[in-house]
Amino acid sequence: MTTKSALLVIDMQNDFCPGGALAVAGGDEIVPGINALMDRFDAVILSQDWHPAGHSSFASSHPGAAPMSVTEMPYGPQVLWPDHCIQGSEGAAFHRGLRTDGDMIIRKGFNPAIDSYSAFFENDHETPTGLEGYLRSRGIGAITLVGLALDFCVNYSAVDGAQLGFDVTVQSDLCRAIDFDGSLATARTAMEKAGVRLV
Ligand code: VGL
Ligand code: ZN
Repeated sequence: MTTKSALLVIDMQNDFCPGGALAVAGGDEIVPGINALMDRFDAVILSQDWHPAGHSSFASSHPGAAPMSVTEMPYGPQVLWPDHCIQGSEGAAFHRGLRTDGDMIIRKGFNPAIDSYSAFFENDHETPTGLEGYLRSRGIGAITLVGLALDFCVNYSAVDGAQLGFDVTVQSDLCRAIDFDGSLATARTAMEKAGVRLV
């Protein structure tokens, strides 16, 4: 059986685009390129950051904590973000220019106590989102990732995918980074070490 390939479009939501609560510079520029790429894959999967109000990754849930500070959670260090991608809000909706006619939408970050950067596992690195099973049962062995943010959700998804044995490519011209406190350089190193192909 030949291996199928999927395009994984990470978190192309209003809150990560200019004007949003956690805007990534140039986040909206990559929409047309992502749309055009979709037709070249056997499957297209979109991920959606999907937090309940008062989520534990929000600085507003930690009295006195500033947005972008780091706290210690039971599962390790956690950046405290501005409130973003609240379930059902306009900020959580996909960018209006994005094609959403893909095969499947995977939501993550809905567990109030655990953030989920990766589309495969929550930040405890053990609670699965179900994406691995979806890909395997559809016979998909290779994934290409695009979207936001390169140094957080794209990075964690790519590294987890590679560790699970998928053939992983990140198309970096169709990603944009937050680049907070050296996070982009750290992410590139992590992806290279995990065997992710960065093109
Ligand atoms: C993301 C921070 C918080 C991302 C999601 O999509 O990269 N970053 N939640
Ligand atoms: Zn989030």
